[in-house]
Amino acid sequence: MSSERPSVELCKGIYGLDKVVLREIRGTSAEVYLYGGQVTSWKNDHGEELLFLSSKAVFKPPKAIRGGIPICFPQFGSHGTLEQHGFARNKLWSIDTDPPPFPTNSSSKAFIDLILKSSDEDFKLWPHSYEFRLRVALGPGGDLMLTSRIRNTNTDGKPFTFTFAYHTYFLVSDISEVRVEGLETLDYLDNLRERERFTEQGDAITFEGEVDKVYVSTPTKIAILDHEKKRTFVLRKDGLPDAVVWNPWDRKAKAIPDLGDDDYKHMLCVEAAAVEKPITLKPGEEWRGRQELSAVPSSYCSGQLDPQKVLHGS
Ligand code: TA6
Repeated sequence: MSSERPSVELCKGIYGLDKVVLREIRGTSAEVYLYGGQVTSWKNDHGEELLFLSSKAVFKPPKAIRGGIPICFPQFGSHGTLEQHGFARNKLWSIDTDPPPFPTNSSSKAFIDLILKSSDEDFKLWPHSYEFRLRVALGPGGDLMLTSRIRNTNTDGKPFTFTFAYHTYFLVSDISEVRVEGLETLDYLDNLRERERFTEQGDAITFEGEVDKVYVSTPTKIAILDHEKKRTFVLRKDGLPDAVVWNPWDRKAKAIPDLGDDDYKHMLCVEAAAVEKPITLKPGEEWRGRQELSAVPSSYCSGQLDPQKVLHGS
């Protein structure tokens, strides 16, 4: 459904949780839950969903919502002292009514600013004071842009260190028919082999089994080609050197309670991230990390994202 002007609407979602619906004039839309600061839906101008959301997703705090774009902060994965993927994804965020100026050249009018601040509860686990501002914006052409600004507000003079990811679940028609371009020949840490470092071989990445890899220092543009749908997702990132690729495949999917047994066929996580080299902020310093997604017809970019060419221009 196309509307005359971009709109931003606050309403109730599943389990009575607050959500914000962003709509652009051509009919594209996105939904963001205040719980987790989590995007759960992104639709194109035909009203087709572009993000995977598990049919078994639990919208009941403190469980994180399975699908969309969970925010992993201040810890990606299980390497650290915190719970898996940190606590930001299971906190109630607020709408930031007066965010500091946002230096962006985007003409987006459909956006929402959210904020998460340190609480006494988090302080026990992670003794730091921070302000995490998240802007979710829908561009006039339907692009989905997430920008995070994290500031160290410690008053004790102490720096803090974190890792981060936009844990994006793309909706795909059949994982066996999907390829990822832009990561071939790069180094990765394999989560299935105790984070040992390997170098990706060959052509574009395809999927025949479980994958859980952190590609390090990647180019800023990655493409996910859905052959059956003739659709290509283009992920652009800034401030986030790494890219995580995850699909649990059949056996692991069965062990995840909030994921359907066959759901792995229709999802692929490709995540703009900062994992290998954690980010350190001194008091008063701010970090910024951005992920921008677009969905275009597949003929657009197949074969054009060889990382060696992008990185070295050869
Ligand atoms: O991003 C990949 C990953 O870290 C995997 O190791 C896998 O466990 C996945 O995230 C999902 O984690 P979750 O805590 O949401 O079940």
